[in-house]
Amino acid sequence: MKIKIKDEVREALGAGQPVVALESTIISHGLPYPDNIEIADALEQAVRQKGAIPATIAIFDGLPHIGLDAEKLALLADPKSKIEKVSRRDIPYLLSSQTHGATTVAATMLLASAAGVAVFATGGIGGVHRGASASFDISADLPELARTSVCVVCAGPKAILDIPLTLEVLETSGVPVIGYQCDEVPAFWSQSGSGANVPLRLDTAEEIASLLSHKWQAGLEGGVLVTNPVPEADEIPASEVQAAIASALEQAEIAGITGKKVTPFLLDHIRKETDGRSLSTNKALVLNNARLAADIARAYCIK
Ligand code: PSU
Ligand code: MN
Repeated sequence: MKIKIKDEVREALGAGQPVVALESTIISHGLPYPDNIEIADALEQAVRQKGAIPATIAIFDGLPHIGLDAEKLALLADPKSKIEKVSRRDIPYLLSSQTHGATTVAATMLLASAAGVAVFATGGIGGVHRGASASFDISADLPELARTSVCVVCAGPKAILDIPLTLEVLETSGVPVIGYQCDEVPAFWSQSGSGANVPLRLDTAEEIASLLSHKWQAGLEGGVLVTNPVPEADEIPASEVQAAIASALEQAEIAGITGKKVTPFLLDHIRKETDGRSLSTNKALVLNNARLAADIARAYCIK
């Protein structure tokens, strides 16, 4: 695939220096304006402060870009821009129609891998939706983790999902799931309450980087999921966010929301239900993930 890699990202990769991929669906579809542009800039700064080069990934005029300038970040964040939410299945049409797209975890992983970027930070991955036995709604992020060799740092699957079932699918797919300094899989806005134990706890970026290099050197292709709990000061305890999640799921059902609109609808509804508290938490957790991803990328480069 033809991709455009920003100069500083290309130079860092060529010199074996740490690079952290960042996704763009969170900018265009996950957070409202102007919080989205503030966080897009803050994420890049956080990665730089930790000694790594940020590479936000998106598609412009049908060309996948690895690393964006301020103008392109602003275009993604502008509610007036026409930016598609792009997962793996949407990429061919973006290429053929030469339009703009914001990449989900799945699409960002595959483009990061094409560019040679091994570590990627997001907020929360997509997964198995509640009621998936009837709706079949399982995010394309899960099969991507099964096949694409990138380490994804998140604050857990989004708590709108069925987290235990998401863990089952990841186990079936052979994806190592690591709890960073935690025993329970974090539940996105909450440190606990997911009801799932982490399959593997690791407490340092160095141990995670060592697992990555051993996995891929052994020819075991596919992703690794690092779950990093939101800082305690920023969390919404599970008991407090639960009602907003239930109300959002109900509203989505009533409005007949399906397909790729589901997750943005739920996040937006929960933001309103919590008077913006979920938005502050979302911002804090994604920044926290960018910092850990930079630590892992640095440790991985030394391996
Ligand atoms: N993390 C966030 N906010 C988001 C997302 C992640 O804090 O909006 C996005 C990611 O791009 C992820 C997507 O891949 O939500 C999941 O969408 P779906 O459930 O349609 O696969
Ligand atoms: Mn879905």
